[in-house]
Amino acid sequence: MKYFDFDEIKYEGTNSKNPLSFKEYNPKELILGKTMEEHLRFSMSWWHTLSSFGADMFGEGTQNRPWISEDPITEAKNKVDAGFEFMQKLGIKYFCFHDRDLIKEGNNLKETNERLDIITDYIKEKMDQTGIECLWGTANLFNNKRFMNGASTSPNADVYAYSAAQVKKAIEITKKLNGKNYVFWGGREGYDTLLNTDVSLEQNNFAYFLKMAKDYAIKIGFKGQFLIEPKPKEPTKHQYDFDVQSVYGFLLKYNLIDYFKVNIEANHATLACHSFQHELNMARINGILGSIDANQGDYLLGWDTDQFPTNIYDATLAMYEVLKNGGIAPGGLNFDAKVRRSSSDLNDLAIAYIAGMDTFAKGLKIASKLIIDKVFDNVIEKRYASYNEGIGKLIKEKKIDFEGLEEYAYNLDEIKNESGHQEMLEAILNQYIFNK
Ligand code: XLS
Ligand code: NI
Ligand code: NI
Repeated sequence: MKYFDFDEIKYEGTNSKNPLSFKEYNPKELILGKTMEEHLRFSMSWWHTLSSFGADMFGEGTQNRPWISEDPITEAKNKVDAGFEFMQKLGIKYFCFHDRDLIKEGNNLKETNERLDIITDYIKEKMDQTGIECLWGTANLFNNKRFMNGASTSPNADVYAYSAAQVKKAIEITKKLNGKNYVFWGGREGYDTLLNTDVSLEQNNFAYFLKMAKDYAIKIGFKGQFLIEPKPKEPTKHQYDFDVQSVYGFLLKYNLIDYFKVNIEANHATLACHSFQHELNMARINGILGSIDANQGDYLLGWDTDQFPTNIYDATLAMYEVLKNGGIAPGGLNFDAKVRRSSSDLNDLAIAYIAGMDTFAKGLKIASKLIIDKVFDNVIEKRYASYNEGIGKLIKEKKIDFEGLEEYAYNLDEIKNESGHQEMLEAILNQYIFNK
Protein backbone atom coordinates (compact mmCIF):
# COMPACT_ATOMS: atom_id res chain seq x y z
CA MET A 1 0.00 0.00 0.00
CA LYS A 2 1.15 3.54 -0.80
CA TYR A 3 0.50 6.32 1.70
CA PHE A 4 1.62 9.42 -0.19
CA ASP A 5 0.04 10.49 -3.44
CA PHE A 6 3.09 12.23 -4.90
CA ASP A 7 6.06 10.88 -6.82
CA GLU A 8 9.72 11.39 -6.12
CA ILE A 9 10.46 15.01 -5.24
CA LYS A 10 12.81 16.56 -7.80
CA TYR A 11 15.04 19.60 -7.89
CA GLU A 12 13.29 22.11 -10.15
CA GLY A 13 15.36 25.22 -9.43
CA THR A 14 14.65 28.54 -7.80
CA ASN A 15 11.83 29.64 -10.08
CA SER A 16 9.66 26.56 -9.70
CA LYS A 17 6.17 27.20 -8.38
CA ASN A 18 5.57 23.55 -7.58
CA PRO A 19 5.37 23.22 -3.77
CA LEU A 20 6.35 19.56 -4.11
CA SER A 21 9.76 20.28 -5.61
CA PHE A 22 13.16 21.36 -4.34
CA LYS A 23 14.14 24.92 -5.19
CA GLU A 24 17.62 24.85 -3.64
CA TYR A 25 18.42 21.28 -2.65
CA ASN A 26 20.08 19.57 -5.57
CA PRO A 27 21.49 16.41 -3.94
CA LYS A 28 24.30 15.68 -6.40
CA GLU A 29 25.49 19.29 -6.84
CA LEU A 30 29.07 19.77 -5.71
CA ILE A 31 29.91 22.32 -3.04
CA LEU A 32 33.53 22.57 -1.90
CA GLY A 33 34.27 19.15 -3.38
CA LYS A 34 31.39 17.23 -1.77
CA THR A 35 27.82 16.72 -2.91
CA MET A 36 25.07 18.57 -1.09
CA GLU A 37 23.74 15.23 0.02
CA GLU A 38 27.08 14.35 1.63
CA HIS A 39 27.29 17.69 3.40
CA LEU A 40 23.75 17.75 4.72
CA ARG A 41 23.02 14.13 5.68
CA PHE A 42 19.31 14.82 6.18
CA SER A 43 17.37 12.58 8.49
CA MET A 44 13.70 11.92 9.21
CA SER A 45 12.54 11.86 12.85
CA TRP A 46 10.32 8.85 13.47
CA TRP A 47 8.45 10.51 16.34
CA HIS A 48 7.31 13.79 14.81
CA THR A 49 6.76 12.36 11.35
CA LEU A 50 5.05 9.07 12.06
CA SER A 51 3.94 9.12 15.69
CA SER A 52 2.61 12.61 16.33
CA PHE A 53 -0.80 13.73 15.21
CA GLY A 54 -1.07 17.36 16.23
CA ALA A 55 -2.34 16.90 19.78
CA ASP A 56 -1.44 19.62 22.27
CA MET A 57 -2.15 20.32 25.94
CA PHE A 58 -5.54 21.75 25.06
CA GLY A 59 -6.78 19.37 22.45
CA GLU A 60 -6.68 16.09 20.63
CA GLY A 61 -4.86 15.24 17.41
CA THR A 62 -5.87 17.00 14.22
CA GLN A 63 -3.84 15.01 11.73
CA ASN A 64 -5.48 11.87 10.54
CA ARG A 65 -2.66 9.60 9.43
CA PRO A 66 -3.64 6.57 7.32
CA TRP A 67 -1.13 4.29 9.06
CA ILE A 68 -2.90 4.36 12.42
CA SER A 69 -4.29 0.96 13.47
CA GLU A 70 -5.81 -0.65 16.56
CA ASP A 71 -3.27 -3.45 16.47
CA PRO A 72 0.15 -2.30 17.72
CA ILE A 73 2.18 -4.57 15.43
CA THR A 74 0.15 -3.66 12.38
CA GLU A 75 0.45 0.03 13.18
CA ALA A 76 4.20 -0.25 13.74
CA LYS A 77 4.66 -2.00 10.39
CA ASN A 78 2.44 0.54 8.65
CA LYS A 79 4.65 3.25 10.05
CA VAL A 80 7.74 1.56 8.69
CA ASP A 81 6.11 1.34 5.25
CA ALA A 82 4.98 4.97 5.39
CA GLY A 83 8.33 6.18 6.72
CA PHE A 84 10.41 4.41 4.08
CA GLU A 85 8.07 5.53 1.30
CA PHE A 86 8.35 9.09 2.58
CA MET A 87 12.15 9.01 2.85
CA GLN A 88 12.54 7.44 -0.57
CA LYS A 89 10.28 9.99 -2.21
CA LEU A 90 12.11 12.88 -0.56
CA GLY A 91 15.58 11.44 -1.07
CA ILE A 92 16.24 11.36 2.69
CA LYS A 93 18.94 8.81 3.43
CA TYR A 94 18.72 8.57 7.24
CA PHE A 95 16.21 8.24 10.06
CA CYS A 96 16.31 8.69 13.85
CA PHE A 97 14.10 6.98 16.39
CA HIS A 98 13.22 6.50 20.04
CA ASP A 99 12.56 2.88 20.97
CA ARG A 100 8.96 3.74 21.86
CA ASP A 101 8.32 5.48 18.52
CA LEU A 102 8.86 2.20 16.72
CA ILE A 103 6.21 0.23 18.53
CA LYS A 104 3.92 0.60 21.55
CA GLU A 105 4.99 -0.91 24.87
CA GLY A 106 3.77 -4.40 25.71
CA ASN A 107 2.48 -5.53 29.09
CA ASN A 108 5.97 -5.83 30.53
CA LEU A 109 9.56 -5.08 29.55
CA LYS A 110 10.10 -8.55 28.10
CA GLU A 111 7.10 -8.32 25.83
CA THR A 112 8.08 -4.80 24.80
CA ASN A 113 11.56 -6.02 23.88
CA GLU A 114 10.12 -8.90 21.85
CA ARG A 115 8.03 -6.39 19.96
CA LEU A 116 11.17 -4.36 19.32
CA ASP A 117 12.85 -7.44 17.87
CA ILE A 118 9.96 -7.98 15.46
CA ILE A 119 9.81 -4.42 14.27
CA THR A 120 13.56 -3.95 13.93
CA ASP A 121 13.71 -7.12 11.79
CA TYR A 122 11.17 -5.48 9.54
CA ILE A 123 13.04 -2.16 9.48
CA LYS A 124 16.28 -3.94 8.67
CA GLU A 125 14.68 -5.57 5.64
CA LYS A 126 13.55 -2.16 4.40
CA MET A 127 16.99 -0.72 4.99
CA ASP A 128 18.57 -3.47 2.91
CA GLN A 129 16.07 -2.89 0.10
CA THR A 130 16.45 0.88 -0.01
CA GLY A 131 19.97 1.70 1.24
CA ILE A 132 18.45 4.06 3.82
CA GLU A 133 20.43 4.10 7.07
CA CYS A 134 19.94 4.85 10.75
CA LEU A 135 21.53 8.12 11.88
CA TRP A 136 20.80 7.52 15.54
CA GLY A 137 18.65 5.69 18.00
CA THR A 138 17.66 6.66 21.51
CA ALA A 139 15.44 5.54 24.38
CA ASN A 140 12.27 7.33 25.41
CA LEU A 141 12.69 7.67 29.19
CA PHE A 142 10.12 10.41 29.65
CA ASN A 143 6.62 9.52 28.40
CA ASN A 144 5.61 6.72 30.71
CA LYS A 145 4.46 7.70 34.21
CA ARG A 146 7.18 5.54 35.75
CA PHE A 147 9.58 8.34 34.79
CA MET A 148 7.67 11.07 36.59
CA ASN A 149 10.67 11.78 38.87
CA GLY A 150 13.31 11.19 36.21
CA ALA A 151 15.00 8.07 34.82
CA SER A 152 18.72 7.76 35.58
CA THR A 153 18.27 10.71 37.96
CA SER A 154 15.20 9.28 39.65
CA PRO A 155 15.17 9.13 43.47
CA ASN A 156 13.79 5.61 43.01
CA ALA A 157 16.47 2.96 42.36
CA ASP A 158 13.93 0.65 40.69
CA VAL A 159 13.32 3.29 38.05
CA TYR A 160 17.08 3.64 37.60
CA ALA A 161 17.39 -0.10 37.00
CA TYR A 162 14.45 -0.14 34.60
CA SER A 163 15.96 2.79 32.68
CA ALA A 164 19.28 0.96 32.40
CA ALA A 165 17.54 -2.11 31.01
CA GLN A 166 15.67 0.04 28.52
CA VAL A 167 18.81 1.84 27.34
CA LYS A 168 20.67 -1.47 27.08
CA LYS A 169 18.03 -2.73 24.67
CA ALA A 170 17.94 0.58 22.79
CA ILE A 171 21.71 0.37 22.23
CA GLU A 172 21.32 -3.23 21.05
CA ILE A 173 18.67 -2.36 18.48
CA THR A 174 20.62 0.70 17.34
CA LYS A 175 23.59 -1.61 16.78
CA LYS A 176 21.37 -4.08 14.95
CA LEU A 177 20.26 -1.26 12.63
CA ASN A 178 23.88 -0.16 12.23
CA GLY A 179 23.13 3.26 13.76
CA LYS A 180 25.84 5.82 13.20
CA ASN A 181 25.24 7.42 16.61
CA TYR A 182 23.32 6.89 19.82
CA VAL A 183 21.68 9.89 21.55
CA PHE A 184 21.01 10.70 25.18
CA TRP A 185 18.60 13.56 25.47
CA GLY A 186 17.95 14.38 29.13
CA GLY A 187 14.22 13.67 29.09
CA ARG A 188 13.25 14.22 32.70
CA GLU A 189 16.85 14.30 33.95
CA GLY A 190 16.69 17.46 35.99
CA TYR A 191 14.56 18.80 38.81
CA ASP A 192 11.70 21.12 39.69
CA THR A 193 12.47 22.01 43.29
CA LEU A 194 15.49 21.74 45.57
CA LEU A 195 13.13 21.18 48.50
CA ASN A 196 13.03 17.48 47.60
CA THR A 197 16.10 16.96 45.42
CA ASP A 198 19.62 15.64 46.08
CA VAL A 199 21.29 17.11 43.01
CA SER A 200 24.69 15.74 43.92
CA LEU A 201 23.49 12.13 44.11
CA GLU A 202 21.38 12.52 40.98
CA GLN A 203 24.32 13.85 38.97
CA ASN A 204 26.66 11.12 40.20
CA ASN A 205 24.07 8.49 39.32
CA PHE A 206 23.55 10.06 35.92
CA ALA A 207 27.29 10.02 35.17
CA TYR A 208 27.56 6.39 36.29
CA PHE A 209 24.64 5.52 34.04
CA LEU A 210 26.42 7.05 31.05
CA LYS A 211 29.63 5.23 31.98
CA MET A 212 27.80 1.89 32.11
CA ALA A 213 26.19 2.66 28.75
CA LYS A 214 29.53 3.31 27.06
CA ASP A 215 31.11 0.27 28.73
CA TYR A 216 28.29 -1.88 27.44
CA ALA A 217 28.59 -0.40 23.95
CA ILE A 218 32.29 -1.25 23.92
CA LYS A 219 31.54 -4.73 25.23
CA ILE A 220 29.07 -5.57 22.45
CA GLY A 221 31.13 -3.84 19.75
CA PHE A 222 28.74 -0.97 19.01
CA LYS A 223 30.84 1.51 17.04
CA GLY A 224 28.38 4.42 16.87
CA GLN A 225 29.21 7.79 18.41
CA PHE A 226 27.53 8.56 21.75
CA LEU A 227 25.88 11.99 21.85
CA ILE A 228 24.31 14.10 24.58
CA GLU A 229 21.62 16.53 23.47
CA PRO A 230 21.62 19.64 25.66
CA LYS A 231 18.38 21.38 26.62
CA PRO A 232 18.02 23.93 29.43
CA LYS A 233 14.45 23.35 30.55
CA GLU A 234 11.30 21.40 29.69
CA PRO A 235 10.07 19.01 30.85
CA THR A 236 11.81 19.83 34.15
CA LYS A 237 12.49 23.37 35.24
CA HIS A 238 16.24 22.78 35.55
CA GLN A 239 17.49 20.22 33.04
CA TYR A 240 20.97 18.95 33.93
CA ASP A 241 22.26 19.09 30.33
CA PHE A 242 21.60 22.83 30.15
CA ASP A 243 23.78 23.77 27.18
CA VAL A 244 27.01 22.78 25.44
CA GLN A 245 29.27 24.39 27.99
CA SER A 246 27.58 22.71 30.95
CA VAL A 247 27.63 19.34 29.21
CA TYR A 248 31.30 19.84 28.37
CA GLY A 249 32.11 20.57 32.02
CA PHE A 250 30.10 17.53 33.13
CA LEU A 251 31.89 15.24 30.67
CA LEU A 252 35.26 16.52 31.86
CA LYS A 253 34.37 16.14 35.53
CA TYR A 254 33.28 12.53 35.11
CA ASN A 255 36.00 11.48 32.63
CA LEU A 256 33.50 10.81 29.87
CA ILE A 257 34.90 13.32 27.39
CA ASP A 258 36.55 10.69 25.17
CA TYR A 259 33.28 8.88 24.54
CA PHE A 260 30.62 11.57 24.14
CA LYS A 261 29.95 14.44 21.77
CA VAL A 262 26.87 16.63 21.52
CA ASN A 263 23.77 16.73 19.37
CA ILE A 264 22.79 20.38 19.04
CA GLU A 265 19.17 21.33 18.57
CA ALA A 266 18.42 24.85 17.37
CA ASN A 267 15.32 25.27 19.52
CA HIS A 268 17.17 24.08 22.63
CA ALA A 269 19.89 26.64 21.98
CA THR A 270 17.37 29.46 21.91
CA LEU A 271 15.64 28.17 25.05
CA ALA A 272 19.05 28.46 26.74
CA CYS A 273 19.18 32.09 25.53
CA HIS A 274 21.94 31.22 23.08
CA SER A 275 21.92 31.43 19.34
CA PHE A 276 22.08 28.20 17.35
CA GLN A 277 25.46 29.30 16.04
CA HIS A 278 26.76 29.88 19.56
CA GLU A 279 26.03 26.30 20.58
CA LEU A 280 27.53 24.90 17.39
CA ASN A 281 30.60 27.05 17.81
CA MET A 282 31.09 26.01 21.46
CA ALA A 283 30.86 22.37 20.42
CA ARG A 284 33.16 22.81 17.43
CA ILE A 285 35.97 24.62 19.21
CA ASN A 286 35.94 21.97 21.95
CA GLY A 287 35.97 19.13 19.44
CA ILE A 288 32.58 17.71 20.43
CA LEU A 289 30.26 18.72 17.59
CA GLY A 290 28.52 15.44 16.79
CA SER A 291 25.17 15.99 15.13
CA ILE A 292 22.33 18.47 14.68
CA ASP A 293 18.61 18.49 15.38
CA ALA A 294 17.58 20.94 12.67
CA ASN A 295 14.50 22.85 13.71
CA GLN A 296 13.60 26.29 14.99
CA GLY A 297 11.69 27.79 17.87
CA ASP A 298 9.45 30.79 18.12
CA TYR A 299 11.19 33.71 19.80
CA LEU A 300 7.92 34.77 21.40
CA LEU A 301 7.21 31.40 23.00
CA GLY A 302 9.18 29.99 25.91
CA TRP A 303 9.00 26.31 25.02
CA ASP A 304 10.26 23.81 22.48
CA THR A 305 7.97 24.37 19.51
CA ASP A 306 10.06 22.14 17.21
CA GLN A 307 9.15 23.99 14.02
CA PHE A 308 10.59 23.17 10.63
CA PRO A 309 13.60 25.41 9.99
CA THR A 310 12.91 28.16 7.48
CA ASN A 311 15.15 30.89 8.88
CA ILE A 312 17.88 31.36 6.28
CA TYR A 313 20.01 33.55 8.52
CA ASP A 314 20.33 30.86 11.20
CA ALA A 315 20.73 28.06 8.65
CA THR A 316 23.57 29.95 6.95
CA LEU A 317 25.46 30.48 10.19
CA ALA A 318 24.81 26.89 11.25
CA MET A 319 26.23 25.56 7.98
CA TYR A 320 29.14 27.94 8.39
CA GLU A 321 30.02 26.17 11.66
CA VAL A 322 29.48 22.75 10.08
CA LEU A 323 31.87 23.59 7.23
CA LYS A 324 34.41 25.00 9.67
CA ASN A 325 34.10 21.72 11.55
CA GLY A 326 35.14 19.84 8.43
CA GLY A 327 31.62 18.38 8.14
CA ILE A 328 29.15 16.75 10.49
CA ALA A 329 29.58 13.02 9.72
CA PRO A 330 28.97 10.55 11.29
CA GLY A 331 26.24 12.93 12.50
CA GLY A 332 23.73 14.60 10.25
CA LEU A 333 20.86 17.05 10.11
CA ASN A 334 17.88 15.42 11.73
CA PHE A 335 14.58 17.24 11.36
CA ASP A 336 13.44 17.11 14.97
CA ALA A 337 10.47 19.14 13.78
CA LYS A 338 6.74 18.78 13.48
CA VAL A 339 4.14 20.48 11.34
CA ARG A 340 1.86 22.93 13.15
CA ARG A 341 -1.35 21.54 14.59
CA SER A 342 -3.43 23.23 11.93
CA SER A 343 -1.31 21.87 9.07
CA SER A 344 -3.54 18.84 8.90
CA ASP A 345 -3.00 17.55 5.35
CA LEU A 346 -0.66 14.67 4.74
CA ASN A 347 1.15 16.66 2.07
CA ASP A 348 1.91 19.42 4.59
CA LEU A 349 4.45 16.97 6.01
CA ALA A 350 6.30 16.69 2.72
CA ILE A 351 6.15 20.41 2.10
CA ALA A 352 7.55 21.08 5.56
CA TYR A 353 10.51 18.76 4.94
CA ILE A 354 11.11 20.34 1.56
CA ALA A 355 11.13 23.81 3.15
CA GLY A 356 13.64 22.66 5.77
CA MET A 357 15.87 20.92 3.24
CA ASP A 358 15.83 23.89 0.88
CA THR A 359 16.66 26.27 3.73
CA PHE A 360 19.70 24.28 4.77
CA ALA A 361 20.76 23.71 1.16
CA LYS A 362 20.69 27.44 0.56
CA GLY A 363 22.47 28.02 3.87
CA LEU A 364 25.18 25.59 2.78
CA LYS A 365 25.69 27.42 -0.52
CA ILE A 366 25.94 30.82 1.14
CA ALA A 367 28.21 29.54 3.90
CA SER A 368 30.56 27.96 1.36
CA LYS A 369 30.96 31.36 -0.36
CA LEU A 370 31.64 33.06 2.98
CA ILE A 371 34.35 30.50 3.56
CA ILE A 372 35.87 30.70 0.08
CA ASP A 373 35.99 34.50 0.28
CA LYS A 374 37.33 34.33 3.86
CA VAL A 375 34.86 37.07 4.75
CA PHE A 376 35.00 36.59 8.51
CA ASP A 377 38.36 34.80 8.63
CA ASN A 378 40.16 37.88 7.35
CA VAL A 379 38.37 40.16 9.79
CA ILE A 380 39.07 37.89 12.74
CA GLU A 381 42.69 37.42 11.78
CA LYS A 382 43.23 41.17 11.64
CA ARG A 383 41.30 41.78 14.86
CA TYR A 384 43.59 39.51 16.86
CA ALA A 385 46.83 40.47 15.10
CA SER A 386 48.24 41.97 18.32
CA TYR A 387 48.80 38.40 19.52
CA ASN A 388 51.11 37.57 16.64
CA GLU A 389 54.04 39.69 17.77
CA GLY A 390 55.55 41.48 20.72
CA ILE A 391 53.72 41.27 24.02
CA GLY A 392 50.72 39.47 22.48
CA LYS A 393 52.94 36.68 21.16
CA LEU A 394 54.44 36.23 24.64
CA ILE A 395 50.91 35.92 26.08
CA LYS A 396 49.77 33.47 23.42
CA GLU A 397 52.86 31.35 23.94
CA LYS A 398 52.47 31.62 27.72
CA LYS A 399 55.97 33.05 28.09
CA ILE A 400 55.17 35.96 30.37
CA ASP A 401 53.81 36.42 33.89
CA PHE A 402 51.94 39.13 35.82
CA GLU A 403 55.13 40.99 36.72
CA GLY A 404 56.23 41.15 33.10
CA LEU A 405 52.81 42.37 32.04
CA GLU A 406 52.82 45.02 34.76
CA GLU A 407 56.18 46.31 33.58
CA TYR A 408 54.87 46.45 30.02
CA ALA A 409 51.67 48.24 31.12
CA TYR A 410 53.68 50.90 33.02
CA ASN A 411 55.33 51.84 29.74
CA LEU A 412 52.14 52.17 27.73
CA ASP A 413 51.15 55.80 27.24
CA GLU A 414 48.03 55.33 25.21
CA ILE A 415 45.91 52.26 24.44
CA LYS A 416 44.38 52.37 20.99
CA ASN A 417 41.36 50.16 20.27
CA GLU A 418 39.90 49.46 16.86
CA SER A 419 36.28 49.31 15.76
CA GLY A 420 34.60 45.91 15.69
CA HIS A 421 32.53 47.01 12.64
CA GLN A 422 29.60 44.79 13.63
CA GLU A 423 27.02 46.52 11.43
CA MET A 424 29.32 46.46 8.44
CA LEU A 425 29.81 42.71 8.88
CA GLU A 426 26.07 42.15 9.26
CA ALA A 427 25.52 44.12 6.08
CA ILE A 428 28.09 42.02 4.25
CA LEU A 429 26.48 38.85 5.55
CA ASN A 430 23.13 40.12 4.26
CA GLN A 431 24.70 40.81 0.89
CA TYR A 432 25.81 37.18 0.69
CA ILE A 433 22.36 35.99 1.75
CA PHE A 434 20.59 38.23 -0.76
CA ASN A 435 22.84 37.57 -3.72
CA LYS A 436 24.59 34.25 -3.56
C1 XLS B 1 13.18 16.89 22.98
C2 XLS B 1 14.30 16.37 22.23
C3 XLS B 1 14.13 14.95 21.72
C4 XLS B 1 15.46 14.39 21.35
C5 XLS B 1 15.51 12.92 21.30
O1 XLS B 1 13.11 18.07 23.27
O2 XLS B 1 14.62 17.23 21.20
O3 XLS B 1 13.23 14.89 20.68
O4 XLS B 1 15.92 14.90 20.15
O5 XLS B 1 15.11 12.33 22.49
NI1 NI C 1 15.98 16.91 19.66
NI1 NI D 1 13.52 19.42 21.24
